[in-house]
Amino acid sequence: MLVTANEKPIVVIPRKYRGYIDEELSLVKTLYNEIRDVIIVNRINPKYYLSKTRIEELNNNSNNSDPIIIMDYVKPRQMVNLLKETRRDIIDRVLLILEIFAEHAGSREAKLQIELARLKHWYPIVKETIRYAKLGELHGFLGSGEYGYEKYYLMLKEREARIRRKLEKLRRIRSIRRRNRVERGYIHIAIVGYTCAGKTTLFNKITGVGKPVGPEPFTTLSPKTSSIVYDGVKLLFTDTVGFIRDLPPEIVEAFYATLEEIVESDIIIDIVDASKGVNRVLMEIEEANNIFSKLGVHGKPIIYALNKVDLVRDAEMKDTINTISEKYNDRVIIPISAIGGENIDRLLEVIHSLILSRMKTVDHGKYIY
Ligand SMILES: Nc1nc2c(ncn2[C@@H]2O[C@H](COP(=O)(O)OP(=O)(O)OP(=O)(O)O)[C@@H](O)[C@H]2O)c(=O)[nH]1
Ligand SMILES: [Mg+2]
Repeated sequence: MLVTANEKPIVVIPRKYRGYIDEELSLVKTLYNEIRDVIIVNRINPKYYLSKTRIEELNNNSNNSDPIIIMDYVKPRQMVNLLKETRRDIIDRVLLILEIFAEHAGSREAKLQIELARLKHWYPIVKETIRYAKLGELHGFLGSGEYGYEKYYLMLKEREARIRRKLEKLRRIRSIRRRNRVERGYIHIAIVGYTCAGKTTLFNKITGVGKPVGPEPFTTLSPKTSSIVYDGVKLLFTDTVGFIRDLPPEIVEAFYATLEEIVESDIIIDIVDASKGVNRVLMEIEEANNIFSKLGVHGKPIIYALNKVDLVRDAEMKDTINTISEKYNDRVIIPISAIGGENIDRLLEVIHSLILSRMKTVDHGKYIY
């Protein structure tokens, strides 16, 4: 484990995220109880990420064993240079998110996926270290010399191949299960959206399951499926892993298998936390759409469930609905409260009528969708 909860990290936030400081810090607070300091950087140094002056300041500070968390992508070259200059743990945004994932991962598949993503994130850094070792620039630091690193790199590659084989096996089992469900006449509905939007709360409300929910990001890391029968139609709901702003591509790739549930679904419920305000709602809808296209999801009915209406004034809710429907006039928009249960019936009715309108034949009690 890279992270120890009682360390107090210094958090570096690039200027581009200055409008989202609370959100970036909430990711850090998922793993650390306290933060030593927050630094906003305006200009990124190409060699060290941080400026030389900043590095000196950090090195002169008495708490110079605190890890540095950089909420940005840090290039391998910058990472190695910064490690050399500060001799502290440097954690970038991808690594931090992977650590959060690792803390929450319940299933074997999620654990393997995280390990794979960590390996892939680590390769370029090891390669860069090998390059330095060849140049003879790593005397006494980062240890074992060129040969040692190359051996280490090969070992990582072998590990990767083993993980991929295991994942492939688990994926095949999942795809067989999915096929069985289709054969049994289930209509598959994926509940997707940003982390903390209330996906699991909605899933629990509809299916009567008691999956853990919580205010911290990434409570859910393994998709879960459960079924109900609504007005004679067998509906299968899947709760999925949440999105975050600027989801690093490594993570999209690592979690592709769980997001596959979205690709295979018949209907998507995109749940958005409406209490965050209209601009934020629009941004989250757009980002989710980007992820859908990356996954190759096209032409499926999408329902926008604007959650947490209990926290939003009526007039504000109306504004939000109007703004979204102007932009996405072919989508169904339903304000709901996943906790209180408001409009959940309406949501199910809409799903039911969407299914009926798209159904082609009813064959011996089987719905052909
Ligand atoms: N006020 C209010 N809070 C809600 C509602 N629905 C969910 N929440 C709260 O929002 C937080 C996140 O809920 P979850 O259901 O865990 O959200 P999620 O989308 O599954 O989150 P991840 O699994 O972390 O991606 C929890 O603290 C819930 O109690 C709602 O309708 N109203
Ligand atoms: Mg959840």
